[in-house]
Amino acid sequence: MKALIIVDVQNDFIPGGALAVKEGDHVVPIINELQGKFDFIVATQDWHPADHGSFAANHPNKNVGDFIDLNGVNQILWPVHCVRDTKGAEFHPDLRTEKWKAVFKKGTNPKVDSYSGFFDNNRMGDTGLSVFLKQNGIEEVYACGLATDYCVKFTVLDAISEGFKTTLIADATRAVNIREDDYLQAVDEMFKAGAKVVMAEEILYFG
Ligand code: VGL
Ligand code: ZN
Repeated sequence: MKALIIVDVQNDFIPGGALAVKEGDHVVPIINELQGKFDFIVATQDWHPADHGSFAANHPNKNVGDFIDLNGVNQILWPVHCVRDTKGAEFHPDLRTEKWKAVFKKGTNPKVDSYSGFFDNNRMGDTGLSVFLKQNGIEEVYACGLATDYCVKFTVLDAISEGFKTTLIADATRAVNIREDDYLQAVDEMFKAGAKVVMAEEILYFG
C-alpha cells in the first residue's frame, strides 16, 4: 500500500511567516487535491521548544545563516520558527487534515535539529514514522510539502534508506533556496539516491 507524507506545511514556512518559503502557499491547493488520491496520509510538523539550538537568537553573537557545531553536528542557524503551541507552528489554515492517520512532530529536542520526518539530524532520535508506516503495510511513500531543500529532502532520503519505494511530487514542494539552485540540487540528490520524481498531475490524472 502507498502513503502520502505531507511535510511541514506550517504557517512559519508560508509567506508572512518567520522562515517564509517563496510560494510556500502554492503547495496547499495541490496537496489538497493530491489527498483525494490517497487512503493513507500522514503529516510531519516542525515543533521546536523556544530554546532550540537551531535558532540564531539562542547563540550570542551569531546571525541567521551562520553555522555552528551543535553537539557534533554542523548546524545552520535559522530565525526563531515553529515554536510549539504558537500560530507559526500550526498547519496552514486551508490545508485539509480530515484524512490524516497521524502527525509526527520533530525538532522537539533542543540539542539537535531534525529535518527528516523519520530521524533527528544525528540519527539518534526516531519519530516512530518508519515503524508506523510498516505496521500499516505501507511499502511505497510519496512526499510533498516544505521545504524541498531541507525537510522534504531529508524525509525522502530517510524513506529510501528505510526501504520504502519513494516518490517526490516535485511541484507539490517549494524550497528555501538560500542559494538559488538549491531546489534543483535537492531534487537531483533525491533522484540520485533512488527517488522517483513526478509532477502532481501524473498522480491526479493517472494515479
Ligand atoms: C525546515 C529549516 C528549519 C523545513 C525546518 O521544514 O524544511 N527548514 N526547520
Ligand atoms: Zn525547524
